[in-house]
Amino acid sequence: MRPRVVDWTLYGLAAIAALTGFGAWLVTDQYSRAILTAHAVAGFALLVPLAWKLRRVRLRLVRLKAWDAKTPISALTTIAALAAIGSGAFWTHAQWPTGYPNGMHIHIVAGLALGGLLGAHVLLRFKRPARHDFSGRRDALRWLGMLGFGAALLPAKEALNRALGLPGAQRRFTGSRHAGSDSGNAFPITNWLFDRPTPIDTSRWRLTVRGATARVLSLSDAELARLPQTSLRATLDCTGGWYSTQTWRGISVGALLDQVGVLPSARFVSFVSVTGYRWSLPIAEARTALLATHVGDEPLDHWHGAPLRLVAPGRRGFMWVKWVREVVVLTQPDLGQWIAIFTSGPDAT
Ligand code: HEM
Ligand SMILES: Nc1nc2c(c(=O)[nH]1)N[C@H]1C(S)=C(S)[C@@H](COP(=O)(O)O)O[C@H]1N2
Ligand SMILES: [Mo]
Repeated sequence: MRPRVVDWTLYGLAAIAALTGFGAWLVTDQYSRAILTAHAVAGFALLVPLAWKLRRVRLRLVRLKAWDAKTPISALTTIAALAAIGSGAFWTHAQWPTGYPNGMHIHIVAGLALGGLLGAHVLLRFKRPARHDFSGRRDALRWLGMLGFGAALLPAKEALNRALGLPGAQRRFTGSRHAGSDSGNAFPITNWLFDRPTPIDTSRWRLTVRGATARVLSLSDAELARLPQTSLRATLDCTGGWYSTQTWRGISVGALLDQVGVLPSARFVSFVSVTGYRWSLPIAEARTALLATHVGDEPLDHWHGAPLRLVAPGRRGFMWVKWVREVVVLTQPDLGQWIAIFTSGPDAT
């Protein structure tokens, strides 16, 4: 393949890997499984053009005298690509390090670093591909071979996991490892950035339901306890690499919405924490979610979001808002939630 085609193949595959890795967080489990398969294929296929490229530039890379001002960015990009592929491959077999940071955190940092470096690399060395760079069928076959290589590795990797009984054999398709299912409150705690509220005084706390609704509802802890309870089984799967399946008990969001009367313009439901952290779900899906007061047979403890936390089946853990104070029915998507999850916490309201 011509150098420019190799370069654009590298950019393309790395961009696909970064976008699918991140994109899989945003969709329901139903779709993220397929997206993560595409992620793995693109991630491993990347090894092929990376090898071609390194063969071409290896002399320039090893002879420091041949370096120009842009070479450090190129060298860093190569290292980040190898680190992203290596950490992804490693975490899907072995489980090291554990705790914080673990292999998944390292992988995400390497992947995001590669995304940033690639952007810089494209800006510095951009060369528009020309029609004569492509040789038609030959290149198409090489492309297929490359993707085939990426795809063929996946069943081989899973066979290795099973044959050697490696920790990777136990992972969920999200890469997450099991932690404390059906153990009441004894499962891991994950607080994002600055979210460390002081325990909530339930004699003063109220839940408000408002927005595109016929009425506004404000419920005390005691009033909430008198509403009909439902339970459901759902898996909390943190993007930080662990998951836990529990029976959650509390108030159905659908029942709550029926009480306030949702206006026809309603499209999303936002769940707002006392810390300002918030996330929203499409209204039909929100109806199937739960505002949990209990996990297993135990009342939720403070660090798991007492008195009320969202349980959003099939959604990644970061959307399961803890310490919910408000349920707001929206007529439009909430872009501000992307800022709220990075800035919530310090001044709990
Ligand atoms: C462009 C940079 C990236 C490359 C080259 C890359 C490559 C890989 C590779 C080779 C694997 C192993 C797949 C397997 O064996 O099943 C993997 C797994 C994974 N990656 Fe990435 N990745 C990148 C960025 C990201 C980012 C930015 C995220 C998240 C935001 C991410 C999330 C994941 C997850 C969740 C897995 C585990 C999937 C599983 O357990 O099968 N990756 N990645
Ligand atoms: N208000 C608030 N809700 C939150 C978080 C947070 O930091 N603040 N962390 C989220 C993340 S990333 C996860 S994985 C789950 C973790 O829930 P747990 O701590 O009960 O295990 O809560 C989510 N809800
Ligand atoms: Mo999380």
